[in-house]
Amino acid sequence: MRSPSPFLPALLLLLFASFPLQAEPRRPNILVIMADDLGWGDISCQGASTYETPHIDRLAAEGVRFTSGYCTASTCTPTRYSFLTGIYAFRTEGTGIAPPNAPAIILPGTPTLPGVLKTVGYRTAIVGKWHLGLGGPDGPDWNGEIRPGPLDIGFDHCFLLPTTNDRVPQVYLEDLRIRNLDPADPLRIYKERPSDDHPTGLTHRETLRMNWTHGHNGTIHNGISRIGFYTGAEAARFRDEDLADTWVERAVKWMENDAAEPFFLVFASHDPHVPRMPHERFQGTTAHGYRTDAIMQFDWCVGELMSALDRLGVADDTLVVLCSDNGPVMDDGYADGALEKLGEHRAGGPWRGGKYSVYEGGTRTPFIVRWRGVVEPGVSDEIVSTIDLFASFAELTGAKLPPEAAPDSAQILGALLGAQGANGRSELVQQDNGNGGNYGFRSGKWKLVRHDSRRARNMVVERLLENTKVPRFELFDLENDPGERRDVLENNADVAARLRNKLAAIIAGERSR
Ligand code: NG6
Ligand code: CA
Repeated sequence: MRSPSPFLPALLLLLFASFPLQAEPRRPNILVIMADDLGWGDISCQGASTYETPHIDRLAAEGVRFTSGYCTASTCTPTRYSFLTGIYAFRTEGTGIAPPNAPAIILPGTPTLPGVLKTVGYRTAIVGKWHLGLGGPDGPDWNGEIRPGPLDIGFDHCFLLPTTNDRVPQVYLEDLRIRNLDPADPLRIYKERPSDDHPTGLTHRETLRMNWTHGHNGTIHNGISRIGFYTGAEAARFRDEDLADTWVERAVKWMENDAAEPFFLVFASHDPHVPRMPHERFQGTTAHGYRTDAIMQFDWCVGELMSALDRLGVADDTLVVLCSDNGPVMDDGYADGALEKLGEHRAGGPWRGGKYSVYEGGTRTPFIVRWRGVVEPGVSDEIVSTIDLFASFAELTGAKLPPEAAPDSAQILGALLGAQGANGRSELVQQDNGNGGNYGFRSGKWKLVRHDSRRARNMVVERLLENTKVPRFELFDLENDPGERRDVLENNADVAARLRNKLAAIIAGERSR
């Protein structure tokens, strides 16, 4: 019998050192909860002090809360596009806020996060808000099969609001069709008022339950006028108040199926986006009106999803990410009192700007990762973004990325799991809406702002959204001036030049990874 090699212990050590645990693929369930227009300061573990978000706070206490967690854009469609494709939205035309009849923006054949996870055995679903367009170049065939859609780009199942709830129509897309659509009462969407007797927010303003302030004066449904016009589909229409309940029920039901396979579920809440019309049981539960009442509703959703994971016995086998699609806004088109009742609440936390802005408040948003037993609870200042979930989850699960996949998604799994010493991004591009807009570029403590429009959508919390004149470039030192108040470009011309060139190169290039 040969005696074991004296080198064996050293060899083993070497083996373990070169194959850290992460290299072993792990395939937990993955649940991404994305809020809509939720600000950094809207949760009570991050500064909100006039109300509590107990379920979100518990998630944070059991996981890592990122103070520099970002989405990629300060509007919905581009952030969601980047989250699912790992591509900065400014690279692709047509990725700005999608209108009601927009065609599918992510085309079949594009590598997507759900598609890649499917290759390693995940079942995949999205429940909630879509807002990434549907159907071929002419838009969706609302009364037939709606393709291409989520099921053509990597999801096995969907139960969705097609666009946003302030846009028509108020119906659910369930897999390939509009749910409960009666063929005798077809759904028709129009760009113009369809007839002279069609009631709108302009002609029947006095009948509205919630007045509009700008836009949003098209077809009236459930006492609220919307962007765009539609007729028909009476049996398919939902009540705004029931969206959250329905989605929770659907999401839980789907998670319960087929416990043998790991799942990837996106729960895309509509809270607290306009029109803010939370369920009756949440109305009046906060001091700031329906905007924060809708945040109570969102927090309740988080609690329900967490209880479901406990009940199914998979809470420790599920990696949960909580994030938002853009920063906060007060008056986004309806007179719901968000501004008047704001009081001391600061939805964007200490950051400047909000929705539509490339200042920090536009994209620096709540970001929490919980995976009990794996992720050590704590707070991290590493820079992480929703666009990075793609490459990082591929790494986690051992899924192979096609070479052209996710060109702007950084593999920062270690940072996302809160590992000691693991770095997040060193640089991050921020954008406002679609391609051809304005940019923010964070590099360490520096923040370059590039306003190609020379105007900033500034959400001065005390006032309305307003367009103010700004220089094309500004430079801020986030360490000394987190609120982006003092432009230090003149005194740091070399830093500014380096960042300008780097940003220009990323925009002109094809990938940043
Ligand atoms: C804007 C809407 C705003 C909101 C936003 C999209 C007007 C005047 N404003 O065009 O109310 O719907 O689009 O929000 O119509 S997002 O979160 O989906 O990007
Ligand atoms: Ca949004």
